[in-house]
Amino acid sequence: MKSAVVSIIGRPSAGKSSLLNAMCGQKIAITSPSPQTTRNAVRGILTAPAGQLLFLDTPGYHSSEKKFNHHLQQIAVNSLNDSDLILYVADATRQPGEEEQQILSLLSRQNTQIIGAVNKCDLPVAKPKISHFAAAEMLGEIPIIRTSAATGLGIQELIDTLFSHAPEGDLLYPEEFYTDQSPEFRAAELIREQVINRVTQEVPHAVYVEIADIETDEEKGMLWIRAFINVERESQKGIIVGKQGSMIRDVRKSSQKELAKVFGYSIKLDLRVKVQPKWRRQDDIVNKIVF
Ligand SMILES: Nc1nc2c(ncn2[C@@H]2O[C@H](COP(=O)(O)OP(=O)(O)OP(=O)(O)O)[C@@H](O)[C@H]2O)c(=O)[nH]1
Ligand SMILES: [Mg+2]
Repeated sequence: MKSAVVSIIGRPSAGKSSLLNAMCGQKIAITSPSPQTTRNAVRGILTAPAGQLLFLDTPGYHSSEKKFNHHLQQIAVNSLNDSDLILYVADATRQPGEEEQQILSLLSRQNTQIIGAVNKCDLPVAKPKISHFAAAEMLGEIPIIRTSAATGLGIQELIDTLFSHAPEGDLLYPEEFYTDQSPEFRAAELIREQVINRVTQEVPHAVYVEIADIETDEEKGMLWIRAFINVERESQKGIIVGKQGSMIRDVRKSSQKELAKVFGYSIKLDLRVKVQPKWRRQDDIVNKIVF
């Protein structure tokens, strides 16, 4: 029986969370086109006949002077210390550049076995050879799999490769577990996903979701959730509320659908948008949501 903790590392938007979901066959981490969607070391568990892989999805590795970004970067770096294997994800549709070099340089200093995934190979603009070359130059001969989280290309091969490098060990979690996120965290993430996939530029980064209440009514098979969508400015609140409340209505409806899929209850969601000026500079808030 094999068992390994696998850190997933790569640039923002490389498709780390999408790959995690594809490998586990479950929606574990939220995804969006805007960078820095993931803000925590989200755990996903894959149990197969070969054993168990415990994935740590991490925030996209991105250097910045901003304290909030530094916090996110630290989560990615810290996860490396806890892992038996590193899954390095490169985006085949982007030129490697400075940011990629920083990640490769960080990885080249690790003693842990690295497996590479060159992702988004379904797209016609993908240039996987360039990503292979950049990785091989810095990391030497590591296994590199061409993948697409969108079509499933290479996913099984990636799983098999990870298992083949995993150490022998017992299951870390019961086999029916596929994540260890708290219901509050999951609910907040699913709502945040619905918001950030409807807004652009600075707005996705300014959003955090707070769950005020979750209550189940077993008799009716209902789950009541009261949540706040926090933003930094009045103008952002206006965007999320939308014309005559049209966007927030959409967010509420689609969140209810997604929450119902995950929790298996009918959902009654009460959503409010709130302004929390400069929350990304407030340690108490940041420490609560980034961990
Ligand atoms: N066409 C295509 N799109 C992909 C693939 N993988 C991810 N995407 C898209 O790329 C975007 C970013 O994906 P995420 O999985 O959120 O990326 P991430 O690396 O987790 O990003 P951060 O959490 O922000 O670091 C989303 O819009 C995904 O739908 C892929 O293999 N093919
Ligand atoms: Mg992510």
